[in-house]
Amino acid sequence: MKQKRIATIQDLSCFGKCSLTVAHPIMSAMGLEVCPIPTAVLSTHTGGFSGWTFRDLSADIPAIIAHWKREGLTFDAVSTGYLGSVEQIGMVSDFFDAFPGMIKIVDPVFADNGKLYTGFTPEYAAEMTKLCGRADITVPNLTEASFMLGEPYVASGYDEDYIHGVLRRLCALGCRIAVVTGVIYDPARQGAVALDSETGEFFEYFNENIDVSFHGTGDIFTSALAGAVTLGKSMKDALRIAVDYTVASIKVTMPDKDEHWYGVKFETCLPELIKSLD
Ligand code: PXL
Repeated sequence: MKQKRIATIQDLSCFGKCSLTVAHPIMSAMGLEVCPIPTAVLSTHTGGFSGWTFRDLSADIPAIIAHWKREGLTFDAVSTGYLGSVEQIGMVSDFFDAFPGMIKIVDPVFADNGKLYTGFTPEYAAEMTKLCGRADITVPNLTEASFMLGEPYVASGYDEDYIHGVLRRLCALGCRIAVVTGVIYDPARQGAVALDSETGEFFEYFNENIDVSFHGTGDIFTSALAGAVTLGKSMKDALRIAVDYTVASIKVTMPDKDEHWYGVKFETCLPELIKSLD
């Protein structure tokens, strides 16, 4: 069978297990040919370290796109994550125009726990919302969804009607499928809920709620989801594969969570992820 090829556009944080250092190995393990466009090189991610280096690679992105076009490359899908600037959001949009027909998966990656990440502005959130409107699948957490919709952030105590409404309003921004992560109806369970606006069908999948917050787990979820969708899995199966893999990676990290505060040991769970694709 022809191997599926996915481009992934996000930063390379050299230490800390997020963005490209999780997306590339996860999607490779799933059998995909992964073509990264690093948007910046940082010595570490920005969640909990101080004094990190940041080398902006914006100038290379249009040149990479132009070269790939000249080579006649094609992609089955593209997934995007943390981007450094409003300018880079425009470059991703240019990438979408340059390679029509790919499945476009956009994880907005600009906020969590009710707050914008360090260095992000409401202007960035507004531009990212437009990019999500161009996606086939967008994967915000509830904080990002609230910024995207201009609605107050509801941290807990919501019900299924509320989440379904959020998903309908996210799809109204233009994407075909919206997935919200970190949904908790029952304190014992956490998972993801999706709406396919073309069929009107809702999907949900829950696993154990482990009451801890690790950096990079959103990137792990989106990488597994993007890999599964690119392989042709249904949204129902993709949610299960991505939630179970994220939970397994968190669980295996719990015994030494103090030493591993910067990210989860997703590598040790890759065999389980591969098995879950059968
Ligand atoms: O996990 C998202 C992410 C990716 N890349 C960098 C980050 C973050 C979140 O803070 O700092 C550099």
